[in-house]
Amino acid sequence: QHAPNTADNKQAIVHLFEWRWADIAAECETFLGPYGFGGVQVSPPNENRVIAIPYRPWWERYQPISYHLNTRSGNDEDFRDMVHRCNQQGVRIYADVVINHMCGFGGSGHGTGGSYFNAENLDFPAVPYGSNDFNNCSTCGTSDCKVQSYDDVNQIRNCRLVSMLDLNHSSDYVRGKIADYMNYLTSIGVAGFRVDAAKHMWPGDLAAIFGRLSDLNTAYFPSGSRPFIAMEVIDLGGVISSSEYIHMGRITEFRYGKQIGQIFRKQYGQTLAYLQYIGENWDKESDNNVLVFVDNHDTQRSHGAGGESILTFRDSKLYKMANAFMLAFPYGFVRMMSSYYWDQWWELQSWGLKDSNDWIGPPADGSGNTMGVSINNKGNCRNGWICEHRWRQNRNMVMFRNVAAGHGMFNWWDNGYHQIAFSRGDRAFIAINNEGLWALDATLQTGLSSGDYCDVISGDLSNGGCTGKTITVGGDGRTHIYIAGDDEVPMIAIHAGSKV
Ligand code: QV4
Ligand code: CA
Repeated sequence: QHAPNTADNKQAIVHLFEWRWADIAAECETFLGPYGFGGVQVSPPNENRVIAIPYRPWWERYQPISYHLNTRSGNDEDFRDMVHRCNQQGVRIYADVVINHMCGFGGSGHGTGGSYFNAENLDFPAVPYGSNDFNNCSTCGTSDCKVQSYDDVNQIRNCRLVSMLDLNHSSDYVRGKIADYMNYLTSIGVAGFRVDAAKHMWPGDLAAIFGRLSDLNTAYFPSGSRPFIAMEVIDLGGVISSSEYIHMGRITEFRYGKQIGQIFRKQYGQTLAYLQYIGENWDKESDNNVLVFVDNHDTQRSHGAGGESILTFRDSKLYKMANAFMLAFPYGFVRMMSSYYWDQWWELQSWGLKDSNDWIGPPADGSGNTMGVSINNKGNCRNGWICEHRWRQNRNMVMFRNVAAGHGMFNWWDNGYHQIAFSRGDRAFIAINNEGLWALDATLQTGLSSGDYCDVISGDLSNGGCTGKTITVGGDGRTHIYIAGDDEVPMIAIHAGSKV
């Protein structure tokens, strides 16, 4: 379904990419709950192939070996504990489910949970799957069984995605195994799924699988609640369209992050003024059908879509502005990215520059065990974890979005170029200045009732005072906004919950 099953109608989630379950549980209790986050997308919880060359890349988790919950993030017990503790805080867990394929072709060994597999014979006894459960070269139609052309719908769906053994979802048995796995997750208390590589599965097969899903666990959700579904469909105008999937749930709107990146980077003559029309009024799927994000774990390392336009933590100023816009504007269900650091290594390939370190896995010890997230007394993450979601500007805009929920966009203002402002009914107001040189200096309608408001970009409301700028709104709802061009983070955001 399209509704995310958040508690208290919360409006945004965060992808804690490669985090350990124990760390996520603690984060729900100490941070995500108190700051109004609706949920967490977690890395695939099922057992995966252990890749040694390159050493323990992040992408090994997209090569399933079984549906046992045993990975570098933790085991079954850790996962259950996390789901329970997060739900207790009103923070939902969404599992990334890799159901299009098993691991890459070739070789044999043991997965992260110790299960044996043979990827030469297509044997995964811990499920069990055998060679009959996979598409073969004749159903696919290419010489090496791999997807060769993204112009051929049959290849995209019946061939192996970069060699990964492609499951035959027309099989009742395969559908049953996948549904059992997903139902196991919801029985624990998971609220929904990010469905990996949905574009590579036939919509009819997915519908059959989703039709077998149980209602959510009534210990946490009203009876009859259905799992939230966000399908990874990268639709940049190819032969497969997101419209084939939206009756089943939301799709990941990749055009959004690409366009947001282009606009804030001022590429191709684009300006912030255009943002007024972003969403269904432009070329995208409608509000209720999309999951939106500035970057994700693929696009931040040039896998997937969007190329060099994508904004990430490496461009922190623009990234904060883009996230703030996304969280302020009423379009889509919002997902924030939370990353770990790696050193890039750009090398020239025949098609252009490539980061040859894009495979590097999460911070780990010498044996490849993922390191815990440590947090200093200022609330910032250390030892390689970036924690964009903890940056004040990002974190406070989550509350802005919650406070503004249900209110449309009003009082749009722009200078024709890179300065914009708008309100969300009488609940919230934001102004952004991406001119660089020129100040934003204008008297604007905020839609808010009169009073003093704490700007949640430059500070926090604390003990009735504001640690940042205070904005005074007059009886007519107007206020004078001044944002210098060279401000550290050139934005102002105030809302009904930030009244001093
Ligand atoms: C390589 C060669 C093959 C060769 C094979 C075997 O490329 O030609 O046959 O070795 O020797 C990894 C490697 C890749 C390797 C493959 C199989 O990077 O080089 O093939 O494993 O061994 C992630 C990574 C992939 C990674 C994969 C599995 O991005 O690089 O492949 O995990 O570990 C399209 C899709 C979209 C997809 C996106 C990235 O339409 O669905 O590409 N996005 C999702 C996930 C993504 C994940 C997958 C799908 C696959 O978000 O993270 O891919 O589950 O747009
Ligand atoms: Ca497939």
